[in-house]
Amino acid sequence: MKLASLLLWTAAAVTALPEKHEHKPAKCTKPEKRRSWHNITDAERKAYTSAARCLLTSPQKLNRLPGAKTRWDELVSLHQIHALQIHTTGQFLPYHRYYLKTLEVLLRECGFMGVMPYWDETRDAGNFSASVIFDPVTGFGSGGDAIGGCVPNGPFYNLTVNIGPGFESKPRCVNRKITDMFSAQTGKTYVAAALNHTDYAGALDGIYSGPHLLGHMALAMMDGNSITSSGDPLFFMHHGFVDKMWADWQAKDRKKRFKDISGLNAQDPAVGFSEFPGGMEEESAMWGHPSAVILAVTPDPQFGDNGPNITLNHIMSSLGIIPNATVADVMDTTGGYLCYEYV
Ligand SMILES: [Cu+2]
Repeated sequence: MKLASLLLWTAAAVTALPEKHEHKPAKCTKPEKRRSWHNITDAERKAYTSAARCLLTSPQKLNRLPGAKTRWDELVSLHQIHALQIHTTGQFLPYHRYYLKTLEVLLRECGFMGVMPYWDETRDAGNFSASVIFDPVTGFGSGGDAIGGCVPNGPFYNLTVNIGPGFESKPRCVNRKITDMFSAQTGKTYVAAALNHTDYAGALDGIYSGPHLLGHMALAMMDGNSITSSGDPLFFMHHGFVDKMWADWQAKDRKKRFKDISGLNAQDPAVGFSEFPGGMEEESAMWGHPSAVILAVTPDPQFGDNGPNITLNHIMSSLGIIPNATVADVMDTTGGYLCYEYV
């Protein structure tokens, strides 16, 4: 790195975020096994949802994230603040991997000792509503009966999320609406098609526009709101599935794909979210604009990159929930910073 760019990088690091990026030389010799919700015991299921419930009912800690009242709100706020940097951009897969890590650390605060589960949606494709994951006693509870319809039972019944919709901060119930027809496209043939690419750009689009998007449409979590759908704890089961797709794709050519990253580090104003017509300005009709207080804590999307394209040096922030990490840190789920694999 040239001295000038090093100085620039340092200046950006100091002004954008006080916390430094820490390099952890840890080695991953025994990766944790992330298993599908189908394959864990009822006790393991309850330990997970109880810890998530605990976060939804614990007070916020950072006094920094706009609108956050609970610890869970802080996690949702992170997604809200980063929304226009981490969807329809190259950051999508690494940031959501780091976001899952952030949740894992928060769950530990609430006493969760287990391994993070995920949802192998291929097993329920086309018939989400019958999945064991919606069990009111051992799972996440059922779907509501309309968009915005509160979950009628389960561990998240009668709980409030204060971040969203869009860039607002209004108290709402945990809600989702299941549509089986959309869920068909999380099936094996669709996953295989999404991963049938040799470069990151292709796989990224295949995953994002394919099973990722259709899964979101099938679940319509938090009114199906793209900015704050992580208010429903189920979001992270879906995104574990998304993360697994990326990990499976990477495993097919580890040498090359652990280094393959590309795309923008913030949305192209002319495109916005690729799944909606019009650019960012038209789409803001759906969720408003980030407020001044949100903008004041929003990291520079070029943090570590020194340009509009994402690089392995890109620095991802959770605004102080966990230390920053680079994209390079999260490329390999068994690389040391992370230490897990999907089974
Ligand atoms: Cu997201």
